[in-house]
Amino acid sequence: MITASEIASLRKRADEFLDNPALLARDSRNSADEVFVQLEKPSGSDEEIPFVLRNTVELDQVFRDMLLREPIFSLAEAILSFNWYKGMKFVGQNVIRNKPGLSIDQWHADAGEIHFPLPESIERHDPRIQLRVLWLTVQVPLSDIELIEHGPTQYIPGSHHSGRHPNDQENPEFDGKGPASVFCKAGDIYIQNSQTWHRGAPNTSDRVRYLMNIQYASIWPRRSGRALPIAENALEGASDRFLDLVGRLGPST
Ligand SMILES: O=C(O)CCC(=O)C(=O)O
Repeated sequence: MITASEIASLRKRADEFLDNPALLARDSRNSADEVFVQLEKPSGSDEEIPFVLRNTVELDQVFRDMLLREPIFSLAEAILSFNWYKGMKFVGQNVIRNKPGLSIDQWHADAGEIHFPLPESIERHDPRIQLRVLWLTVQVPLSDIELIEHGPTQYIPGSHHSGRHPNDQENPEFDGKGPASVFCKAGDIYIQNSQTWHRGAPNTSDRVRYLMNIQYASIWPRRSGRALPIAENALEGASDRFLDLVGRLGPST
């Protein structure tokens, strides 16, 4: 799906940025995320090492190009468009570099809040109802993730119908189903409903695992005409399609 040369460029640029100490200190006050390089301690170590590259669209054209890459763009747009409204908004892009011992291994639903929450007294959404997807992530593995030791993304199937956050960090379960792992090759893509419980399984191998994620939404999560602040110099020469996706800033209301 994604070509070997695209994968090589994305990984090379991600490595260069993650390993550039100057980026740790870069001012991110006008950016979406607080840091460009998120550090984390691998399990069993006290040394913080670069883990997630954030605000990627401000860093290089190779990342910006992926936002419009087909078939990713049209697939995401088809899922997020309403019958009376065609379109979607860009809401984030990161590259996760899981060195051994590093992973986002807590079960969670994305976007902080549950979009169709249920009170305790209602067990779940009726499975016959197709709940709208308001926010999704296109996962783009940049390395092969073939074994459980490589730390695949894991999902609890059907849990977007739960109307709540994960019920158990040790043994999460929904409708009698436990974790399902996505095994894949670099360049495959898989799409995640932000409401489905998921995590990155621990990387217990000696392989470095790379995962780029691109997030799109059907609505602006903020009231301004742009979901994320993006430095103006990253938008120079941008196409209309790109500006429609990331938002055009108008006079504030
Ligand atoms: O590392 C992973 O596979 C999961 C990443 C994750 O939690 C996310 O993209 O929301």
